[in-house]
Amino acid sequence: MTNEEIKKLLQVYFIMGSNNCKKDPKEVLKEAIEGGVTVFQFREKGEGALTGEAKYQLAKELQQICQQHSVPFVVNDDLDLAIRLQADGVHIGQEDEKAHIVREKIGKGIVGVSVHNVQELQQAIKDGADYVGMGPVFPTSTKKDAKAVQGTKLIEEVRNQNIDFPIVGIGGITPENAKQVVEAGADGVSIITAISLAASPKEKAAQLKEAVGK
Ligand code: 3NM
Repeated sequence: MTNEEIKKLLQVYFIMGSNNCKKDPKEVLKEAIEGGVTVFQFREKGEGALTGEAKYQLAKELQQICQQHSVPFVVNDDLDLAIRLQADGVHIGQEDEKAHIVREKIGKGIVGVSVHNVQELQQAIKDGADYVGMGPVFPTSTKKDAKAVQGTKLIEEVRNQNIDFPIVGIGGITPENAKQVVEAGADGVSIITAISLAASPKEKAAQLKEAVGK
């Protein structure tokens, strides 16, 4: 995919696992897609997360929902699961499998990497990543081991250096603050709880789409 195609996909990037939901994750995902999410990441991590066959089954069901709506399905961290499902992509952190190995194993699929400084960004680009996630932009309690909140500083720094690479902001993003992230130079926003715990995931996703305004 080209940078421009990836940037379009990143607009409203919904991430979720079963422990991020109070209702059936399948319903949450369906509603979020109705509201306009542009890509979905299955992130089954943390307290109470499913493992083994149960994790696989949920991933498969969520992938089918994505396929029915032509929304790309990305797997967080678990390369074996991504390969087994023939997922559209894999997202990794700095502590996970190296990006160039993921790239080799999944071929043309989308590879995303979480980065926290310009050096990690440059490495991700070199390793063949398609986009990077930068965060936490705002305070979040969803990721227990998240780094210090950095606002939009790093996103601005990268754009000031004229690095034209697809960037998505993450951490504490809501319809109220999403515009700030895009104005700083991000191509889109990644969101977990603002959508997964919303009374209406559809409405929240639509508000985020509107706020991103692309
Ligand atoms: N990664 P919410 S912050 C998964 O900073 C994740 O890299 C982060 O959840 C990072 O939208 C985060 O509920 C959690 O704040 C985002």
